[in-house]
Amino acid sequence: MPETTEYAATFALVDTDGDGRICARELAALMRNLGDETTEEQAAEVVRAMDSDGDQRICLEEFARYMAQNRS
Ligand SMILES: [Ca+2]
Ligand SMILES: [Ca+2]
Repeated sequence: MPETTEYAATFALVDTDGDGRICARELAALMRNLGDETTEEQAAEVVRAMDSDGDQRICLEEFARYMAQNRS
């Protein structure tokens, strides 16, 4: 069980509508804010990679798991 609280602040920044799920549109908006021209389609790919329960949304648990796995 990854430590979700350390990722909660980052998660909340990405989850701009505050529904507790990150969707492809929110992720694409974040990437554009970071100066990366990411299409919603590309963002959807990332969401699929992070999504483990198949609802096409990233919950905090999935987000934390992904971040923990990809931490160097
Ligand atoms: Ca959201
Ligand atoms: Ca999910």
